[in-house]
Amino acid sequence: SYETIQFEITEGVAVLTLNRPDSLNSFNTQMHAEVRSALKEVKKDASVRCLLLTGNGRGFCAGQDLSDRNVAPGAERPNLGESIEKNYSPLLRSLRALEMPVICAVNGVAAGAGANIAFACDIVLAAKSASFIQAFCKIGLVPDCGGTWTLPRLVGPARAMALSMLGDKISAEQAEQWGMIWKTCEDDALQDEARAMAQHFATQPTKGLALIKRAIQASATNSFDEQLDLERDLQTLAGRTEDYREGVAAFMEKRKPEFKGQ
Ligand code: T3D
Repeated sequence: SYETIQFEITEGVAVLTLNRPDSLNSFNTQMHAEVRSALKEVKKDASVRCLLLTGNGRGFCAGQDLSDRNVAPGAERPNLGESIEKNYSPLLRSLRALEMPVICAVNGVAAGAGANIAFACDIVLAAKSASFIQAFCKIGLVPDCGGTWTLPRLVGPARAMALSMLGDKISAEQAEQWGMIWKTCEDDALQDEARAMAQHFATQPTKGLALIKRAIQASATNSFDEQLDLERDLQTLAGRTEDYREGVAAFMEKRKPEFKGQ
C-alpha cells in the first residue's frame, strides 16, 4: 500500500490522489516511486478505462519538494537533469502514452512541475479557487515536465514566454479563459464532476478515445497532409474495434450502446 498517494480502482476508473498535503503535494523520491508503481497498475489492469489524477488538501501539487534541494553554499549541487530523466520525464511520457483518457482535477494551487503535469493531462478541470504558477523562474530554473512545449501550444508564444519569465499566479478562471484548461468547477463540486466524467469515460469506446488522443497529440508536429494520413490509419484501427461495431448496431437499432472498451 502507498503512503504519499492514495490509489483505487473502481468500476473501470483509477483514481490517483497525491497525498502530501503539508507540502502542497510536492514530489519527493518516494512519491515519484509510488506514482510510477500506480501507473504500472493502471497499465496492467485491463478493466481500467480512465485515469483521474487529483490532490488532497489545499494544493494540487507544488512541484519538486525543495527541501530535498536545499544545499549549503560550498556543497555539491544536485544534478537536476538526472532527477528529470529518472522521475519527471517518465511520468509525463506515461500520462501521454496511456491508452485511455487522463482527467486532472486541480483542487488547489498547481506550481512548477505540478502545473505542467496538469497541462499534460487530456482533460483538466479546476476548482475556482485553484491557480497555476510557472514557479521555476523564481528559483532560477526552466519550466520542465513539457511546459515549454505545452504552454506555447495552449496559449501561444507571447503568453507562454511571459508566464514562464514572470511566474505570475494565474487563477483557474483566467486559465479557462485562455484555453489552458477545459473548465472550472465550484470548489465543492470539483471532485463529483471529475468522477462523473471519469465514470462516463469508463463506459465509452476506450480504444477509439485512445486513438483520438494519439491523433490530437500528433497534430502538434505533423503537417496537414501527414495528419490526413494518420487519420486514415487510425480510422482503420478504430473501424476494426468491437465498440465501433456495437456503436453502429446500437444506432441502427435505436438503443443505447454497450461499449466494452474492446
Ligand atoms: O529538482 C528537480 O528534480 C528538478 C525539477 C523541478 C521541478 C519543479 O517543480 S521546480 C519548482 C518547485 N516548486 C516551486 O518553486 C513552488 C514552491 N512553492 C510556492 O511557491 C508556494 O508554496 C505556492 C505558490 C505553491 C503556494 O503558496 P502558499 O502561500 O499558498 O503556501 P506556502 O505557505 O508557501 O506553502 C504551504 C507549505 O507547503 C509550506 O510549508 P510550512 O511552512 O507550512 O511548513 C511550504 O514550505 C510547503 N511547500 C510548498 N511548496 C513546496 C513546499 N515544500 C517543499 N517544496 C515545495 N515545492
